[in-house]
Amino acid sequence: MSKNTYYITTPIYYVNDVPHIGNAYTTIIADVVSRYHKLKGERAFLLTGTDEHAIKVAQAAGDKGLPTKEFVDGLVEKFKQVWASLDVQYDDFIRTTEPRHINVVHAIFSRLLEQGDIYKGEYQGWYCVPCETFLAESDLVEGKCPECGRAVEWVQEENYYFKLSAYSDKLLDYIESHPGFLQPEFRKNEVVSFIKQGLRDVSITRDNKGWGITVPGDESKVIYVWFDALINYISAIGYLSDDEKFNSLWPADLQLMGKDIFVRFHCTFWPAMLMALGLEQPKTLFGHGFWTINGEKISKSKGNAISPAKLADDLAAESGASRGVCLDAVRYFVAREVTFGVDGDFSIASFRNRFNSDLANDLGNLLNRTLSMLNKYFDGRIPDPKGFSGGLKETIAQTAKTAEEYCDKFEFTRALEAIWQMIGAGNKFVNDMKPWELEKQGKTDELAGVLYSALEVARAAAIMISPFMPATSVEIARQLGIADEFASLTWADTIAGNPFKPGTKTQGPDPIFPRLDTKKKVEAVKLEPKPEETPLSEKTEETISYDYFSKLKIRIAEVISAERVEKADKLLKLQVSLGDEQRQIVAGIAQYYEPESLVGKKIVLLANLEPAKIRGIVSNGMLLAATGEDDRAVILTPESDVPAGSKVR
Ligand code: ME8
Repeated sequence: MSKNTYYITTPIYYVNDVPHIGNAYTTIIADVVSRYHKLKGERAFLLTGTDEHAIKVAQAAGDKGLPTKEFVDGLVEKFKQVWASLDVQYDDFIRTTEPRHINVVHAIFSRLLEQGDIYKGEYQGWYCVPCETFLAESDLVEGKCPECGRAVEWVQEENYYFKLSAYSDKLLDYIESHPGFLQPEFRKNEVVSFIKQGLRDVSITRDNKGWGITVPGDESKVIYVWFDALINYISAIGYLSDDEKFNSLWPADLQLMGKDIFVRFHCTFWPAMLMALGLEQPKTLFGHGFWTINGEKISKSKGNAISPAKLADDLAAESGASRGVCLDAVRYFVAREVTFGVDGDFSIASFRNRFNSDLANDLGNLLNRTLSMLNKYFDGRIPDPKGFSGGLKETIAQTAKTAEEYCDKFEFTRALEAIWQMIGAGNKFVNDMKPWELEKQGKTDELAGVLYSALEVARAAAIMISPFMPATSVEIARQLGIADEFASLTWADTIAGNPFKPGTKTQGPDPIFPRLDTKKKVEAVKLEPKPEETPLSEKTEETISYDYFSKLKIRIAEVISAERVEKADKLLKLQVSLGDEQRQIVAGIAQYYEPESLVGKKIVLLANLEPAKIRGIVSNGMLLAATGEDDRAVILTPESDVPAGSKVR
């Protein structure tokens, strides 16, 4: 099989602590790119993972008094939870402690040793543990690491070396003849001057202190963490084990990382390793900028390492918006606020301003006002359109084109700007056309055209923002009455003819972005609890406040009907009654319950979970079940009969 899938990677993060907004940034953008390609109808594959063999990881475990493997296992779960809570849809998660990775590292080491790219020598020099970098005397700045400014340690070991110096010219030639290879352009220039200063061979082993991948045939040594880590990008996708998969994905289309690990590791060492292996280079290596928090460097010791999930939780508690929407606000902010590539500052004040201005005032307002007028004048049903008016069709088509061009160039800020200009045009059109006057004048056809056109802008916006704000776009689609078809819409559908079927019943409006009180004094930064406050040894579960709990609407529901979901052997589709309201939910219990046996049963439902689409079917709430033996789901029922709709507290 030949390459047929857009392949995106994030760095694999060190598991010496929980992820912060910086790690989240790279991962969110990678997720945006992956979703964007899927939205265009392409295959995409997003790889992330964890880098576990660093010395600093072993040290962090030691500080907590835990065996390193136990320590990393705990943190990996944290990473996965954070990515799930940020709605990151990765396709694979590689851990460098997995055999599938270790086997490939061993094979590559042996091959490069055999072909002479690796040789044995004596290392004498400096090592920076926080950066996991070997440094020469001439690299140091005032005796400290040039990258992080921290103290370095002297190392004198018999080591294996990778012949990086042999690749200087080849690297320079490749970079010069492949313009899009290293981005952004100004960082490419840094790489070129780094290489031109002369490349030294790199030591790629350390003495074995009990943590790391051992050198094949030499147990006294472990492989240097960067040599090990970079290989994840190919070990995860079947290099040397699954040719078909590997060939369908490699070369990677986009490898994302921060500027800290761009020049030396990803643009020099990694391409040289690929050259030594005779593999193609990735199409693009992109080194983005660094975030500061309210002007300060993100640092765990300063305690300003914002947790994006916590930011979203706080926003949800304050605004009453759903958690998914608040999370989308974080995703939107990081993609919109700073040009991708350069440094930026995460100021809570700007975040709140954007929430109010871009989300509540622009996007929210367009949806709310058009849906309210539709309720008032057309009973909430999409009228028979008499065509678009106000040039909005052209605006939508032009925006789809422009935003696509920007996304393809990784210019997400500009793509979002273009989409917001379209939203602005929709709002302006409504202001100018004054539908309420058209109604008074009895100009029903014109009124229908105006509302129809404005709603089309909202619909196009929902599609275009879906890679950036997945939960919000699903909620907009629900209110527009197109929830069922939304998952199958593609980027091209933003410019297709009249997609609303006249008569479509819209919902709401249910304001998605309640405005924040700008006069409220905001705490400088909501902090991620300091590491010492969350001892991993106890594997504490996060607690929630009563206030938070009281936001959960848990209700007794009665099952009215149940059926299997076609081609999904785990899923049942249930219609349930909450007394005054009927809901459809999808539950993964088909292996354990016959649909008929559930009819008439009272179940426990988390009723205010935001609607989700499962296999194309909208699920409006979640059935609660206990995990029984062998992981089987055991549904909860009230101990004695209570009416459908009863509160559970
Ligand atoms: O370097 N702003 O892992 P790491 C933006 N394990 N992005 C930031 C950031 C900030 N302030 N801080 C961190 C490693 N990042 C190696 C990678 S890959 C084969 C091995 C992001 O946990 C950014 O992507 O130190 C940066 O490159 C990465 O986190 C560093 O993560």
